[in-house]
Amino acid sequence: MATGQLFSRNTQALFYNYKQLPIQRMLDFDFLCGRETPSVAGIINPGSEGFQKLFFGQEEIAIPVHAAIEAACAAHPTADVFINFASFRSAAASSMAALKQPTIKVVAIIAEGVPESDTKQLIAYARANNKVIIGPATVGGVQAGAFKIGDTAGTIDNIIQCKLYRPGSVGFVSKSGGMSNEMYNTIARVTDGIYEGIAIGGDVFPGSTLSDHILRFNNIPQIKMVVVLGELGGRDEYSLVEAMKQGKVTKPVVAWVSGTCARLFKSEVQFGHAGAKSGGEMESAQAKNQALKDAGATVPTSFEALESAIKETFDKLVEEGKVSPIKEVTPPQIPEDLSSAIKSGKVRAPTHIISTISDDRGEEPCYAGVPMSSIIEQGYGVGDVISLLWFKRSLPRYCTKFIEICIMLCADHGPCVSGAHNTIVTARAGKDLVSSLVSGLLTIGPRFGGAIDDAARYFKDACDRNLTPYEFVEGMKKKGIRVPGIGHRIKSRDNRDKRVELLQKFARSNFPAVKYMEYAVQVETYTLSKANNLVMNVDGAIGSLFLDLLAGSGMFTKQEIDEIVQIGYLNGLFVLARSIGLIGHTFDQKRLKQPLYRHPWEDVLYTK
Ligand code: Q5B
Repeated sequence: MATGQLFSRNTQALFYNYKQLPIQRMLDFDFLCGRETPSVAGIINPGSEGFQKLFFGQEEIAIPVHAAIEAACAAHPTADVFINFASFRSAAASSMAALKQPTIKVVAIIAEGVPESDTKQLIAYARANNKVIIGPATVGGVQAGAFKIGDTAGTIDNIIQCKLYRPGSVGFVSKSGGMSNEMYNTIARVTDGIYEGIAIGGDVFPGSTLSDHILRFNNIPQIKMVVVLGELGGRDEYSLVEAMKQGKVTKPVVAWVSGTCARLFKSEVQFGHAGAKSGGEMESAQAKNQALKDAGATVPTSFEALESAIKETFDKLVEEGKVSPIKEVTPPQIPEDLSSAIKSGKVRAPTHIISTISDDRGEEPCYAGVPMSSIIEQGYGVGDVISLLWFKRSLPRYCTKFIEICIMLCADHGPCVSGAHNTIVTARAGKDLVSSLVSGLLTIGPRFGGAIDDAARYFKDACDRNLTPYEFVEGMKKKGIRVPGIGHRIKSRDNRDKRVELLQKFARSNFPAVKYMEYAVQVETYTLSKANNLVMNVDGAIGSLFLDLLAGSGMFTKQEIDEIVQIGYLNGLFVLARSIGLIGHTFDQKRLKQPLYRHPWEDVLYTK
């Protein structure tokens, strides 16, 4: 492996599996470093394509999303780093596919728990093809001021504190990703900062080793000293010892192998990482620390003393004039996300929508403040749900029962009515459920099913003003308005609408008063004296009876009743109910595999 730089300020990566946060952190790092191009060229999200919007500083950018690795590599031939956020189940296969792409030079595998046999195959392929694997089980790595993998170095605040937005002189390599964050801080405190930091991952078989990276650091002129944080278990540190003994590492090395406490345990202890267990004396932290010391590394007596050991080594380099002072820069400020600024109370922003009927933010959705579990446990019905969502209150049982009866009685009225006819024609034209449904719903209006609100308005006005049926009907006639709720195409004096009778019967036995209904009946008596088909229809029955419900339930103020009538809630009952039938007609036509409908010529009067 031992060549030099893996990354630069122009390095671009392909990010496998869409993970918003680590990608945004990479882009924020880019902005902090003053990069001109985002370090993420493309995202691979198996099976989906398009763009993902993310921030590059204050600007929103659209990063292309590709369905497959090959397509992403072809679209971004200069992106040579593959950051693999696949799960441990699929990380090996996707990493191998990436390694096989000629454009990919470095593959970082984040997943923990990749089968060791799979990792070995990846390592063999990478070695044979001169490619670099970082991980598995790693957070990644960073070249300060240039390029960062995923979540490396944590939050923006930490990155700024560790001065990772500009290069320093220290090359750092560790097994642990978590400890690398800690060490970036330590190194920033006592030196001019990190040049490059890599966490190789805590697996037994890392894709690249501590010594692989240190030998590489040795070839990077900007790196003046190396800090290594090993851990007990495995023999990786010995290859560094060998390299140092052979004079292959010419830069000062400060090293510490953690896990010296393992000896305090009576039996073998497995620490956090798969590879972090001492298999024998050679693999103990003490033995490896001693070997590194013997090979010429500066090894402190404890982890606590590591910071001063790094400081002493760095200060010596400064004294010897081997480190030139770094030009300090002030990083630009990353704009805070609105959501986090609101959360922390720093800013306030006006909302764009106001809603009072339901809330889905808590543990369970609520309808008008009533939690879903109460709705189910207390045996609420559809009428209660309508009461909550439309009227924002729980109505007495007879009211909710009346609402349910309206829904049941208006659910359908055969295939010949306007709505059903339209739905049937639409379904037979091969359209989908929603199209067929809305084409039927769109016929609901002043003549068909949508006369309930107007019936309520006119009956209420006439009744409240004590108009006689004669005055009311003739007054409407003068204005050229048909009385809403009166008249039917097929129903008549001798063929009454059963639905009207049922609604009236229920109201007479359950409502405290039926003043408006009685008024509508008197109006019907008068209109029937004019023509046989001027019966009270289902719209008129619901409209007048709902006025009685609103007035008699004691649940609404006069103002609220006026508002309900004025806004026009009641056609909603017919719309809701008839949707049931229209959906049924759609399924019926599709089930019967009915062909395209064409109206017969004979049924059209062609005239000039
Ligand atoms: N005349 C419903 O009319 C219909 C009059 C009237 C005074 C009236 C008509 C009307 C008001 C709206 C209304 C809901 C269009 C109906 C429904 C759901 C449904 C449907 C289903 C289901 C029927 C003949 C003569 C004319 C008119 C006069 C008619 N209505 N005068 N007030 N209300 N009603 N809609 O039969 O002198 O000859 O000029 O608009 O409440 O939609 O089952 O089909 O569940 O699906 O076409 O039940 O009544 O009568 O228009 O030929 O009029 O009667 O002025 O007098 P027709 P037209 P003139 S329930």
